[in-house]
Amino acid sequence: MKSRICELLEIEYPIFQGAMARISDASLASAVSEAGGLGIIAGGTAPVDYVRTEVRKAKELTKKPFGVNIMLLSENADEIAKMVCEEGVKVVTTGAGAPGKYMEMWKSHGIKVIPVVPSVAIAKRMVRSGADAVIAEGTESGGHVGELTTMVLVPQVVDAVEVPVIAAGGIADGRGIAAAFMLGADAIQVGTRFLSAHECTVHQNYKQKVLNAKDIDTVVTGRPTGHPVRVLKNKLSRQFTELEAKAAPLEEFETLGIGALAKAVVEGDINYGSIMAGQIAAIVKKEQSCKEIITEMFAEAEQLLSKNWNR
Ligand code: TUI
Repeated sequence: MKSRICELLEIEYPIFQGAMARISDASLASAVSEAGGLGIIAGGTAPVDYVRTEVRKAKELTKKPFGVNIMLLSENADEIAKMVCEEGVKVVTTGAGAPGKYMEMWKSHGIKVIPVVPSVAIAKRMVRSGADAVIAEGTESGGHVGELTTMVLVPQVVDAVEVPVIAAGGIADGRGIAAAFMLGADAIQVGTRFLSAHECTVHQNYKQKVLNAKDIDTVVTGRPTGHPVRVLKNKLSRQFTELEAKAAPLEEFETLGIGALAKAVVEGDINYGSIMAGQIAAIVKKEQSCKEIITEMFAEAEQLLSKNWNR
């Protein structure tokens, strides 16, 4: 299942590993790239030196291309934006904002720029400012989400732009890949399923919570802040929901959110930590290597797409 994205980025399989703040490090990204996909290191809100070290580690672990995601709400975004140029990173994806002000610098370093977009208008704007492709991310995703579902967002973005479109949100098996291709996508981005990868260094309690998840176990919290985040339900998400119900001041949301992701990812606190995961968590049932995940997903997709659909 080659597509123009494979040629553009010199990868074997048209799959990106979604950047997950505090989780997607050199270990996960290099394993995905080694397996033929595009591994992506998450900048998140981390200090630039931490991200630079992960980039250097990934360069040791794989000679294949990998990317860095820049979370544009981060105070360190400017520094990470420069660092990727210095380190010769080949691909940058962006999230939670518009990367226009970095575009010229990245282009002059030969970096392929692929922003995440939650709507057609933002997709068109990103392409006008020089994006090489866009990731159309549906609200099924984990973490910071938009409003539209993958099913409605992807075909509309495909119709609106000429550049390749990567579908994200709710994709964790070959059925999801096949569906995304039917919607016109050139590639897919997968986050949640990679949480269960052997090479994913997230705390085992976080992994187990994903493996135990049922269909209705995620919830979007923090809408009043303007940065809604999808997480697995727990004591912390219930506290957020209570704040929303009583229309608490925004400072109370901020206080509750501080350090919550690290609590889950590093300490394994599944009660009061923020366990970001997508709605598709429920179909993630086993721990596997990145290579097994990718080859299994594409074998399934290829079988589906070659099926005789006359019923
Ligand atoms: O960025 C994500 N997912 C994330 S970021 C993150 S860390 C975080 N922590 C606390 C609060 C907020 C974030 C966890 N998960 N996905 C990509 C994404 N980008 N989703 C939505 C957008 C987006 C939204 C608006 C992209 C562009 C955009 O444009 C706004 C504009 O100004 O044009």
